[in-house]
Amino acid sequence: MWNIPFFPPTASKEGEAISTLYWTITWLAIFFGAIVLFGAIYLAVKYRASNEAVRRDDAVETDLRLELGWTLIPLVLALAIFGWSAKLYGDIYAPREGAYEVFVVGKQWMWHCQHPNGIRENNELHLPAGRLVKVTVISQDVIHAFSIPAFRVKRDAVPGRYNTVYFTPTQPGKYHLFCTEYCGTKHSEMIGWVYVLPSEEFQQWLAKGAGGAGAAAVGLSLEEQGKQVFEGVGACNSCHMNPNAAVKAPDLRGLFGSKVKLADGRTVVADEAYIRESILNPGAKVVEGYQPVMPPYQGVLSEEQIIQLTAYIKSLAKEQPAGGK
Ligand code: HEC
Ligand SMILES: [Cu+2]
Repeated sequence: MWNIPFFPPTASKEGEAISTLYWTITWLAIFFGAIVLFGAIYLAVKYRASNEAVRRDDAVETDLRLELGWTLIPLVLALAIFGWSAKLYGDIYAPREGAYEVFVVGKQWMWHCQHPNGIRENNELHLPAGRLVKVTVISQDVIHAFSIPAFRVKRDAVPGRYNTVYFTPTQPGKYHLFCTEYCGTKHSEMIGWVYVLPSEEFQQWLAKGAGGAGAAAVGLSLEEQGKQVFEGVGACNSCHMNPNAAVKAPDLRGLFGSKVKLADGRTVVADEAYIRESILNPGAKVVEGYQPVMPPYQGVLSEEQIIQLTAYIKSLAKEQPAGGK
């Protein structure tokens, strides 16, 4: 019976820090809870009705030291815990450079994961040990929540919005991946596995492509898949970067990360969210000097295809637009 997993394993650097904070708060609560509990029991026994206690009439009514003590000590402790938690929160949610990037799409009722080199996995996610990982998560339908208890990370998968979370797996092994937001009938079946591999094994896995049952080898990297969508189902190249196009459309080279002037006078930075919106709902932000003739791709392209297209447009960032935009 002692096999009951009261506490998940701790398998990430950030998770270890969070566990330390968790146990500190728990022990503080136990310590102060014990003072109150045993203090109450002691006093209840000491001043019970049948006991001829001495100082019942001239009881102490106020003591400045005591009051300052029980005000200032909890204040300092609470502020320290706040500062500590805020630091750990930042470690997980604030952007950091140099991370291995994966894209996760939640949909009823599975997790779909995409690696930069094009490998796709369903309800399985392979990650390298000892390397910072950035997960970008979005939902294709309702709100889900991407949760790996062993890493102490959780992030909502919201339709129409990219959310990110950062962590560094430390222990190779197999860990649960849960959906922790009730998302319909088979919510409880929306379970996957995270496999953390030692760095070298992970490189081999990446090179081989498949391995687990849920993985699919495609042979094309994410940006190459994006190029396929661009020229295939999306037919984006019938307007963009096409000298013979009937429609004047912006050159997408050099776009990602740049500042875009809009027809309504605003200026926005071309990030993932902007690219996504420009594809699904081009009317929302029309580029200055262009007609709003791009068709909306809402309902036409899947979230995976948008991620592939974005990777492709990102890869064009280093290139020069032909003859200015
Ligand atoms: C019918 C022609 C046409 C097609 C097809 C088309 N676009 Fe566009 N696109 C435009 C025009 C015109 C604009 C500029 C006006 C605007 O912002 O809506 C634009 C704007 C954009 C922008 C914003 C560019 C910037 O400089 O800020 C992106 C990104 C984009 N398109 C991507 C795509 C992708 C990806 C596809 C294929 C899935 C696609 N477009 C298909 C005509 C088209
Ligand atoms: Cu879900």
